[in-house]
Amino acid sequence: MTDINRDKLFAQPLGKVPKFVFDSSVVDVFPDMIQRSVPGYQTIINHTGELADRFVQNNSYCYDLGCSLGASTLAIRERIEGRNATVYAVDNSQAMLDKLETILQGQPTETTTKLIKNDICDIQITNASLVVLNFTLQFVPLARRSGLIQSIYRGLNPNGCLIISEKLHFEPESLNNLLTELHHQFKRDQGYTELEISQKRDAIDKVLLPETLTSHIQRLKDCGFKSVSPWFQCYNFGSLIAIK
Ligand code: GEK
Repeated sequence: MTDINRDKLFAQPLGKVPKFVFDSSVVDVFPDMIQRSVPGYQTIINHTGELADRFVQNNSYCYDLGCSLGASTLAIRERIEGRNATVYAVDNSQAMLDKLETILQGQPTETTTKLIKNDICDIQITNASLVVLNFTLQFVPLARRSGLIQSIYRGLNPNGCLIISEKLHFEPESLNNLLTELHHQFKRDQGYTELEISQKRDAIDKVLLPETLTSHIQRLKDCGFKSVSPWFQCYNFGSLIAIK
């Protein structure tokens, strides 16, 4: 990795820290940022490929919602050759999609991949056998989350799978504090300073809204999913599957 791809966005004192946005400065350092900030990230991406292998049906669609630079899209594509499936990679950051387009050009496959710039709450999901929300639902306003999950449920084929990976909130507060502190220790171990950790926390305050595992499971069940289970957790980050 070159030095310009190392995440130093919060390394200098910023005074009043601006709210976090997915602009071109984030795109440049994104792979480094997410790897060093989310414990278990690579495991979740790898297993997204494994789940794709199990769930993607012939002639169906896969949706990578909040695709960023396409880590999940690439993991899915590796495992579904020959199924005549199409992957829709959706993000509302043009900077992310521009970079993703270049990445995909360098890794051609026979699986059609379409990039869509839109709010994931405003797209139509149809004929889906796999929908992935890897660390994206946490950025969707709380009031829109049920509508999004309902539209995913409606758009999934029978036996289709939704993967949701999120930062999680815990109760009681003492447990939340413990898991947050363990996460911060992970970030220190990855080379982030106290200043970087605290400025990033300020930047994502009220932008990234974590919910409890119980709330996620309840919402999925309320929207019609009968088979719902967490399959991975490391500290305050986890992933669930919901099968229609
Ligand atoms: C990965 N899944 O590498 N509509 C569309 N895109 C959105 C919305 C929205 N309402 N809100 C946020 N995004 C990826 C990582 S990053 C997670 C996902 C993180 C997009 C946003 O532009 C960004 O690209 C992505 O969701 C979240 O597994 O940075 O913690």
